[in-house]
Amino acid sequence: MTFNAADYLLHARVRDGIGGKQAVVGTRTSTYAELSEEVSHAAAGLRGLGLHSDDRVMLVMADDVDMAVAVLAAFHAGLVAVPVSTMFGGDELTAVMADSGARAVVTTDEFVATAATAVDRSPDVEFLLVAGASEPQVRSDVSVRSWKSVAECGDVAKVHPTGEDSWALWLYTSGTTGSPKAAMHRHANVRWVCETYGKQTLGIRSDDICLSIAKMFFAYGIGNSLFFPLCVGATSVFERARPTPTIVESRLLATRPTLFFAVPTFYATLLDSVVSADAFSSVRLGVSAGEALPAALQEKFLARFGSEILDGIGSTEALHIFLSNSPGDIKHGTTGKAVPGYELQIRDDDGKLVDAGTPGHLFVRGESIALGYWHRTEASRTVFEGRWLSTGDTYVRDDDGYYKCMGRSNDLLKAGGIWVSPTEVEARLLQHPAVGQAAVVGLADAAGLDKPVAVVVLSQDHEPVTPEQLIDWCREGLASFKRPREVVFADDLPKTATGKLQRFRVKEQLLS
Ligand code: 3SK
Repeated sequence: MTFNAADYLLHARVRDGIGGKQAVVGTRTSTYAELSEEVSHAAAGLRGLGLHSDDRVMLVMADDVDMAVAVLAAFHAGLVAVPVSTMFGGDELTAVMADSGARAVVTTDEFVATAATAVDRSPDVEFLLVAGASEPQVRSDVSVRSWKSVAECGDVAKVHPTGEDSWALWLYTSGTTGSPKAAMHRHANVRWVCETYGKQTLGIRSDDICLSIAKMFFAYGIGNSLFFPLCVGATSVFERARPTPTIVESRLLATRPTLFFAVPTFYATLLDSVVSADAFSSVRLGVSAGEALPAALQEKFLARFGSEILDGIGSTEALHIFLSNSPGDIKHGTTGKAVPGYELQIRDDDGKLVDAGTPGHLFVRGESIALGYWHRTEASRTVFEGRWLSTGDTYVRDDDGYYKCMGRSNDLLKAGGIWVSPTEVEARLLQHPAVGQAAVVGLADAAGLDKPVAVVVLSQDHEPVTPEQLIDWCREGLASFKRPREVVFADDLPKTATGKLQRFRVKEQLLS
């Protein structure tokens, strides 16, 4: 059976007779009919470059109408959209670009320099398409063109006859095993998250206006900003800039969203800010995911801004949220219950199901689960167990059936809802001449949210160094969100008899 996610999300709205309705609001706006036409042209433009089915198109783009068009045009043309983090530095972007084998890269002015560096070092890339005015210099065998010339090509492409199982979207995640790897999603997975979490849990409607703090290169963001609003004919508001309370306040007041999506750290930042309660008066529901939302944050937010926050948890591998509270059934401090369409299990170390009240490893199954990781057989075999996905989280189910997060089953941590691999931060610290040993763990800050904290053993005969200098060192060499928020000096680190670092003991020592 043919099925194409661009048709399901977008062109079907025109057939539904709501082509004149506002679909997207960014630095420009488009109705459903305008967006549908633009996507059909952009798909023809991408195919006109000589790209073939299943070729990857990497997007290093700011959240705006051009990015929505690029994602939908890739779906429409039977190509694979690969939106990637705009927080990546040159080395990180090169690693994912080369790994993906993308033949085309689309970027916006803000990220053109980093994208050009990575394109230079990624041999499969043949086209660099710039949505903006920049004219980057890259190796001579790469064709640099304006995105406008592709998106506004005179031709119109028919929706490519993809099937439910055709690749649509690859999303890079550090996930449960460290280095970024692409979770590969089918066209049908996009429909599944819309029909389950989007329509049934969130209850999204055509009169909703959505604003998401999480950017579209995240699974969480692309669902919030693109899939859910479009599948019901609602309106999505995009924000190009990195969100701050001031930027978000003015966006809220100017566009009056009804659904607001963020991560716990951002809710904490809002509570710390001077944003007026009025800013949230249009919001019927806040949504939180990425990491567990502490009950105190949820209660303070409700008291100050008058909005209930629906806490849920999803994963890049599942494409969106599979466990969540739902409107009218919210238990603060828990992540709620299975989203309709998903099954959950909590298993002990031997794989046996545990009873309510006993913590264990959380597994999920549902039709939106990725088919595996590109080029990562070993990691795929570890994480995808037949129809079940191992989430890597430890959860406990209470007597009323609500699930509560107990933390990560391994050492990876999340800061601001984004995976941070301690080994990557440790590796950066160890590049500093004064650092002899380093251990990074997640510790809860005053708001109860995990942040990376480093314990460092200084090398002998080193130049003096301060914690602040080491934090700056990490900020320079890594995406900024991965930097430790605190560096503590120690004489030694706890290790096993065979010399393996014991991060759990590092954490215990920090807490004692
Ligand atoms: O981390 C999460 O909770 C999440 C939610 C939705 C989609 C993707 C992710 C990683």
